[in-house]
Amino acid sequence: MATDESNENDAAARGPKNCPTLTTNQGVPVGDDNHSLKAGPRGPTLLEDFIFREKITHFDHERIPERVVHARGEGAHGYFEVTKSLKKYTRAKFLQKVGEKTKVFVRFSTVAGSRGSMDTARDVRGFAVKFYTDEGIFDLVGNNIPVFFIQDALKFPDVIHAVKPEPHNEIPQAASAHDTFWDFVSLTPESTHMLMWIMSDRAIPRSLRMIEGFGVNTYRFIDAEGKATFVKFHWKPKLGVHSVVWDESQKLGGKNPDYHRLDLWQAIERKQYPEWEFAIQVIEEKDEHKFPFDVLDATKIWPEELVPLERVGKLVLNRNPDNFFAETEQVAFCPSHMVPGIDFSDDPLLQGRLFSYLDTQLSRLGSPNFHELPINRPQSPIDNNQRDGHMRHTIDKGRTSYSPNSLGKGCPFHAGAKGFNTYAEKIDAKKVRERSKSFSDHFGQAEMFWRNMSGPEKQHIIDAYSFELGMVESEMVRKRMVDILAQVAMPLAERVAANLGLTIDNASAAMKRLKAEWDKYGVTFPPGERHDYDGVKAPELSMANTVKDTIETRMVAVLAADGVDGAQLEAMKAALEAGGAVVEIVAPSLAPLKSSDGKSFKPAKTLRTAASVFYDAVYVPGGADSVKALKKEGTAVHFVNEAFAHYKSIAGVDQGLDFLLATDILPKGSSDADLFKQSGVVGSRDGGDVKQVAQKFKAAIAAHRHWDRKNVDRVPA
Ligand code: HDE
Repeated sequence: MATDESNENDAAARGPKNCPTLTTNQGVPVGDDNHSLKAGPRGPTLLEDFIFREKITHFDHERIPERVVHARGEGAHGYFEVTKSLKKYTRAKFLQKVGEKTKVFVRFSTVAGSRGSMDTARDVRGFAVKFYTDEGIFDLVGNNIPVFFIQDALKFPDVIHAVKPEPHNEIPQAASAHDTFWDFVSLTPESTHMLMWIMSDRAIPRSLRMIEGFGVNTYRFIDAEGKATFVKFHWKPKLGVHSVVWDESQKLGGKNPDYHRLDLWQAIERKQYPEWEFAIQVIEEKDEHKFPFDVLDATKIWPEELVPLERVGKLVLNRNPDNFFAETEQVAFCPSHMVPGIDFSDDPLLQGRLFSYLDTQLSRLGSPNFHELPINRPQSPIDNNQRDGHMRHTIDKGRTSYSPNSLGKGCPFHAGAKGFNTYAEKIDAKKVRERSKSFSDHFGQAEMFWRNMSGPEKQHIIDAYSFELGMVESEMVRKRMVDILAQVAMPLAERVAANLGLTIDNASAAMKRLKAEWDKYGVTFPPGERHDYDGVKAPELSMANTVKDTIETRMVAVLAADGVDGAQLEAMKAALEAGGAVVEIVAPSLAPLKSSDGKSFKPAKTLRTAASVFYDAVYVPGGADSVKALKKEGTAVHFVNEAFAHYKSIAGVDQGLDFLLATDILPKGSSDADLFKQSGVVGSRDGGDVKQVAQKFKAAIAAHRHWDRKNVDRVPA
């Protein structure tokens, strides 16, 4: 299997190389594409102009409906590789052999915003993987949060209608901070666990290369003997799970709405290929009822302490798409794209998804032949008796398009035991519109999530609820949400209530009020017996425990002007680049900088085009004239203030430290020692120390953000 840079869809590709002459879509060479056909140079345009009509008609029809959810997205090609054989669980051919590689296309997305919305909205991120296996397409259509808002797919249109812009005025774009969303979730207590995740830093990632992925729903592995095992799928990013801060995410939305898209694109162009480990959790069918959660309930995780994670593969993204529309927009994921050896569970969310995605592709891509689009085409052979339809590409030869046949020699034959054969699950039940009581513990895991957060993570969750509910106009809705938070953890409810100017008494009084409200408005599925996860430690939930040993792909700004100390700039740049960071000089203009030691440096951006929110860290080298010039630039001062307020690493050497002291990060009159007391601020007065400073700076950048930094709120940024 080819997993290299080549686009295997070249038959359908064209470009400057093989298209020297401009033609119409019928292949007719076009003599003049600059003027429409007119009756005289000043006369009316003629209907006869088929060149004009073809071009404009095609243009008029360029847009297809955007995805009803996950409209905003970006994709990349790559490969999946098995690192541990899964033979003991599954007969899926692509999971048998260590080292076996399978081509993939991955699309990341936000959920609520339109196609042109900002990347950094507070939202779930989609993480959809198309595997082009030798036994057909397998789509693992997951998210970066392991649970979901609802338990039954029938409620999906409701939750999406609630979160999308409100229907009367189409406001707000790509945001859940509005009344209809919180109205719905406050009447849908099963969403409580998911809300904790979405109010956490998981929902404002630093990079798509730094998110986890989860299949969310429970699937089945089927082995060669036909034995089934429940399985959950995970992606673990090599660079760890990291976020931005909320203020940063909002500013990025204006300064660079393509922040995540660009970050993914540039990392791949630099050949710093994004990578994830593939992991599974399995539960034997005999143990289905052994756990405090129902394995079919998509609002619950399987804590790793109870169901360990096995790391069994890796995913590498190594090629950007050639054409956004043809690939990223037209790619059609369906959880029902399934291969032999994997099967579905009865999770009612998954069962509904099996219908929805195929249906949506028909309306979005307009034809049941969407599988013939290059990006969707299986790379294994296809043969069946399906025929015709809009935009059919395949030219089926011969007389037979039915089975059984003898005129066509009986082709194509059934695959029998080698093919996909649904797992023969035993079902003996009444038809009902009901939900199992085993799905009714809505708060136990929400509390477990809260309890496993670090101090700063808890604060961010409080801040997020306070912001979102602060944007809600209806006091009734705000109160209902605070009463729900009281079911999760009183300290959380109390702090949010205080920020909203409300009070909260205790959890049982809150539950009484909730029950009255839910009775009045018709709650979806009220809470039942609560499981206490007190004994369960789930360190995997906290981002504080993630990878913090690399500066690979971190963006570092060097603030400099003419007269900068060239040696101090170069030494730091070399040390950071050796660790895989990307260093950019930000200067007052794009003119090459002249250093005090006679060297010349090319700025990447100016103080007008750059912003601290584009970077993970900032370095100010010495050089008296450079620092003097920077002190006069309000944007440079603001740059450092903001980086400090966003808990980023900051380094200064020599007069660079004077610049840091001239900003507002510390009270006037502070000293170098005061600077270094702040976590993540490093430096030296001795220009010869740059290498040692670089070592400390690298450790600080690898730690990502310095949440324990003091007095951040007093900084004007
Ligand atoms: Fe989706 N979802 N979804 N979803 N979903 C779509 O399909 C749907 C759910 C997810 O990059 C749609 O092609 C229902 C869970 C991703 O192209 C649509 C339910 C998870 C993507 C649809 C869910 C997801 C979609 C819209 C409730 C995580 C983007 C466009 C049962 C496991 C895929 C499209 C891409 C897209 C329906 C819930 C992930 C309408 C009915 C849970 C990553 O078919």
